Amino acid sequence: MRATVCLPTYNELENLEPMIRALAGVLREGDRVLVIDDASPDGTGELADRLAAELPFVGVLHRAEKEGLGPAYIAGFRRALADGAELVLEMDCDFSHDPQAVPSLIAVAEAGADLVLGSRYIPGGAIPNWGAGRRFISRGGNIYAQIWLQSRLRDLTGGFKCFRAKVLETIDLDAITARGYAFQIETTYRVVQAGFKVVEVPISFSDRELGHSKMSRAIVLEAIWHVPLLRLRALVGRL
Ligand SMILES: Nc1nc2c(ncn2[C@@H]2O[C@H](COP(=O)(O)OP(=O)(O)OP(=O)(O)O)[C@@H](O)[C@H]2O)c(=O)[nH]1
Ligand SMILES: [Mg+2]
Repeated sequence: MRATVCLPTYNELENLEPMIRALAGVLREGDRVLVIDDASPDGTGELADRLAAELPFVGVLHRAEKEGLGPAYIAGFRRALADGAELVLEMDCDFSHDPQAVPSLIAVAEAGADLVLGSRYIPGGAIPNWGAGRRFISRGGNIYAQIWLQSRLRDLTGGFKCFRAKVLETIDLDAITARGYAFQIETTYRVVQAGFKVVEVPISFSDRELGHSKMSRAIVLEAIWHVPLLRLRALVGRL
């Protein structure tokens, strides 16, 4: 199945080229990478254009302003589907998600899963660099979402995923409003609610070494209020 890896970027100048080269080493004939750049001031978008001119499997979607991960991914999903992708992957461009793990996500989707989640919180998953405090917050966030959404999935906030195209064609992308972590929770929840098969595969999550995190208090707060809202909407049948 032809896969497109969606790679959202905002100021990832140091990471973009090594990431594209690493993906070149693991993707197959016909697979693609779509960089979705929100007018990064550091020139990431121009670098993406140069790489796309050199490497036929690379495409670039330029967006006018930074609107958060959610809207960037939705625009990327639409482009990937229009270009005929059969599998659509999400992954960060900061090497937190190991490009070497991409084939394992693709293999599980090809074996029949509708959505594959790279999971830090199932046996075999790991976050080697995180201390107790960060683990506690991330685990707490996942348990919070699990309880509200009555889900058994262990990693609802992660952003290393592989969707079958039909899944993205079925769920209502226009209705998704979340931008940060909540976007990851919301997409997975909608996929589960639509009756699709979701499978977690273990991944090791590393901290970024180059560039800066775009995480903010607003992103965390959004997740806190958005999760109960998702449940409420599902209960009144307006997911
Ligand atoms: N296009 C686009 N990409 C974004 C935006 N915000 C973040 N990204 C990208 O999304 C990916 C994840 O962002 P990070 O800044 O690493 O955020 P994070 O992984 O949630 O947080 P950390 O764990 O602190 O790294 C990276 O590739 C970013 O460049 C945005 O508003 N638009
Ligand atoms: Mg990151």
